[in-house]
Amino acid sequence: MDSQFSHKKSGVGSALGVPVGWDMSSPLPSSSCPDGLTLLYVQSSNLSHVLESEASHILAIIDHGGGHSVGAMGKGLTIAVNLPQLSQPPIVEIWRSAAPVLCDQVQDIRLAFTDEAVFGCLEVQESSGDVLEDLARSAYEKIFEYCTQSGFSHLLRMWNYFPSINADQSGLERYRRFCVGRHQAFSTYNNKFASILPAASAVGTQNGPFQVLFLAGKQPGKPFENPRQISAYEYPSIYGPKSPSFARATLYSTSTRCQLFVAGTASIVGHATRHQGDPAKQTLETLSNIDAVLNRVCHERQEAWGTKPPEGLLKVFVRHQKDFLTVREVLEDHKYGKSPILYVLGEMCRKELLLEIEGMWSLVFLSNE
Ligand code: 3EB
Repeated sequence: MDSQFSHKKSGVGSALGVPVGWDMSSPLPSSSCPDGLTLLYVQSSNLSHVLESEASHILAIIDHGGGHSVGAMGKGLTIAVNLPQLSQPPIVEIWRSAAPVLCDQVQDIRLAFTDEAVFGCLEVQESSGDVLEDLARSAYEKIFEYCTQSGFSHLLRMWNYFPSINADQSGLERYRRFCVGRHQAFSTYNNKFASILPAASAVGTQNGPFQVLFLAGKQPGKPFENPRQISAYEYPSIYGPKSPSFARATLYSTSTRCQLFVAGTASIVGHATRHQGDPAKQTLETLSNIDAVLNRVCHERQEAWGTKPPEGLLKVFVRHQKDFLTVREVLEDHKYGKSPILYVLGEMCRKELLLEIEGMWSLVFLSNE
């Protein structure tokens, strides 16, 4: 899988020798190439090679489940997410930029940025007296404040990870409490926030901190919804007092390519969960939802895909280890199964959901070829 890495080298290379770790007040190098982001899955055993040649271009290294000891590298952000990897070999997720990367920390937010985009991570260790909606609201308020002040005003993609997502806390499920706090923060930030919502994922970990990861840009992305599903921000209140604040996908266009961030997607049609207890059918339904989003994007742009199928990467969150092989078998038979896929163990925000799939696609439209 790491062969993709050399394939996508931009030519900016590390010759610029821009050190990581500059502070925000330093001038940014002017020779950066506005060629967007590359998401890579790299075998842990090849990580040191990648770091040697690409260190100054790495925004974030995300280690699912730990055990790959990526802790001591000091390049870009290193983020440990407590979602054990189900597939082999061990993989780390790398967000790479064509432009050189600088790092900073603003309050509790760790940051890695170029002159176009920032990757951020806010982690809060919960203590027993904490109320999750307050924690979520305050985390989102801090992120909005940073984005506004830094000029990276447009959220493009968010990930929310926290333990015991389906557990009851004083009469309300923790996921629903999270949604309340996030909703409060978004509505204070912008009273018409539906139009600026980023694609997101929310997944329950085994333990560890409450984490919000985000990607934001100086230029806006465009949110997309799924014609097969009611917008999550319009879910009825049977799913919680405040609806989940995210878009089904965000399309982010730079001068040379389009990137589509598809939110965590599950076996939901309309607003109802489909195929309870059946991981194979849930996988197929989820893939139909992803297909519908990709087709909607294509249709709205009134363009066809290029001659090649779009290049994508998928991450699959599976609730029960015992369903992993079933899910993988269905996925590998599907057209989207040809992409690099990372499988991790995690809990979905509805108890009946057995899996969730997110993805990023680099889109080349015919008119750009
Ligand atoms: C769904 O479609 C499944 O609360 O941020 C997927 C992606 C889901 C993101 C979130 C929830 C979230 O409603 C759950």
